[in-house]
Amino acid sequence: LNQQGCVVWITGLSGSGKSTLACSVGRELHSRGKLSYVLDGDNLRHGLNKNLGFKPEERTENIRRVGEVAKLFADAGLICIASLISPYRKDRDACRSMVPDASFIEVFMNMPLEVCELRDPKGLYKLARAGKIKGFTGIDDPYEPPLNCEIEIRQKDGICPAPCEMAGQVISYLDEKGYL
Ligand code: GGZ
Repeated sequence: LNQQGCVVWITGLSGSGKSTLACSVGRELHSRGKLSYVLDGDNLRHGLNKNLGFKPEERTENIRRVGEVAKLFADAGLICIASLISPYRKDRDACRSMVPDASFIEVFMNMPLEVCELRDPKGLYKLARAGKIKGFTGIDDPYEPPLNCEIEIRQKDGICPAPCEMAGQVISYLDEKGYL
């Protein structure tokens, strides 16, 4: 295998498009013959992390585990795409420190809360607003935006970029850094 591994860490609010971006990047890498693997927070919470909830210390453990798994994939030479809210800066920084610095690529889905809340694909914001879910990120739990992310995805003139456009931003970065 002639492939250098890395971790693409996608952080952002629920409904900001993390999973869509992860999937889109994965597909594009596949079409270029690059091995990748997507670690999605919501999916992993059904298996590896099924014993964890959303208290701060449980989120921290959730992120730590995914960071460790991502490191293993990267060690094996894969481009590992992790998509988790990962709301706390210190937890993301801890994952960064697990791999050689240049191989941790933090992608910030910088979508306004109003946009995520309007999308509300699973109706969770509605439940959180009604007080039926406690400690929901962005509503009554904090989200700490990255201070030094490698890639920022944001709206242009009030319009969200299409998935292929967002993926293009990540792919260009990976290409620039010699991962493709
Ligand atoms: C945030 C929650 C919560 C609370 C359930 N806060 O958009 P989704 O639904 O499909 O993805 C979210 C997922 C978050 O899991 P992560 O592992 O990414 O979170 S973290 O990184 O903070 O550990 C959301 C759903 O779980 N969900 N309750 N209270 N999101």
